[in-house]
Amino acid sequence: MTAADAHAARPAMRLDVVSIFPDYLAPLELSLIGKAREDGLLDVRVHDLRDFTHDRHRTVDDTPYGGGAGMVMKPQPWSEALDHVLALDNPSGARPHLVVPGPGGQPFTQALARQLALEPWLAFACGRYEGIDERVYDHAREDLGLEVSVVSLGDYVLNGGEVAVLAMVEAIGRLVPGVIGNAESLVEESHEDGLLEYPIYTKPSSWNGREVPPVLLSGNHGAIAAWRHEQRLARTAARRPDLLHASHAGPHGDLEISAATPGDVPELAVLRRACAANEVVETGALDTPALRESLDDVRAGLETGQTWVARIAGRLVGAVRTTRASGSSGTGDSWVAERLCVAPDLQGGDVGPRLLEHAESTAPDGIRTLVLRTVAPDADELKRYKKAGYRLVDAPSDVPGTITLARRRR
Ligand code: JD8
Repeated sequence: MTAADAHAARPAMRLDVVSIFPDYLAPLELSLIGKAREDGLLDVRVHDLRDFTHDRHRTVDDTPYGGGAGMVMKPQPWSEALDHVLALDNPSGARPHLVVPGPGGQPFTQALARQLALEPWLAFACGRYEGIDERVYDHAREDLGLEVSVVSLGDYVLNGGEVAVLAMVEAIGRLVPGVIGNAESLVEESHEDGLLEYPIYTKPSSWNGREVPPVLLSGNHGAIAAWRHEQRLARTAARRPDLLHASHAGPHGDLEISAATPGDVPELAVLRRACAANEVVETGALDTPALRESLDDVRAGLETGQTWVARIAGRLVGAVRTTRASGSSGTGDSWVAERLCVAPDLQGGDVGPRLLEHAESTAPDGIRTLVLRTVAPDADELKRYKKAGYRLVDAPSDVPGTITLARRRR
């Protein structure tokens, strides 16, 4: 039984598209979307707007009121086209969600694709020329009772909505259960969990003098998962640092945690030095590494593991570093959070817990043990760590002046 058979029972998702260039949508007869239509998972219907004109020239546009360049699409053909779509095979009088591509619309994202993929019926209105008479949007909302969303494919200008609809129908259609054979592959895709994809390779293992990374030939799935996770983090930090901004709606609503970049080094060094000074006052441990750490040391530290910084209104207020440590026999690897530091004026608040929570959340699949290596916490901090499930590891800590706590990953 194919994935499609397993889902054939559920009613097909209906997608209507209205355009003056219906042939533009022909690619939706191909590949996965085409197969999903044959399998009855998607019911895609394309309509020619000119079929809803009544003059010899099948006119759909006219000059803009108020003057200006270009032409505007007339409301009447759109009204009749929408009436037709709503009347077609719709005994229950259901109402589609009308999606109108436009350069000024809300950004089309994977999150929006996921949302729209849950809907039973979408209708897409492909504009051309300068766009569609504004009264069509009001008519659809107020007279036809449709939810209307203006959605943009991206910050560049196209000549019409067709290309956008091609992309949207593919991005939405492939999320419909049964359309993609192994839904598993959906999980680790770019933009699915906010990280870009890891590099991929296939045979031969040696090509043009270039080797496939040995870890991928090792059969060690834990190590492969770790390598892939780190590749995803590194690529995202390099190509799309904006995606690494995970905002936390806490009391510090504007607390932003992001992957540290070389630009953060000066502030990070100052923060660590400030926190170390505090520790020395409390513990007298003058041999705290952070006291002797140079800017180059801090910069170099960004190359290994993953350092996260927390900012409030642009001010760097905290940081933490994560690395993977190979576990002793049977415990499997552990995910180590260390160098957790919070600006002295914010210690005891939620910056620390948020950073630790974020560090834990970046642990790759397969990690069972979360480790926290920190300088001797005060009683309150220790209580909070214990409340979070951490227990003191009575083994000597790898870094002098620090203690190690650990907990099982839930
Ligand atoms: C729909 C008409 C052309 C747009 C005058 C060029 C989406 N990301 C996107 N860029 N452009 C569009 C888009 C463009 C469209 C229409 C979508 C209908 N045009 C117009 C305004 C300026 N011409 C889009 N999604």
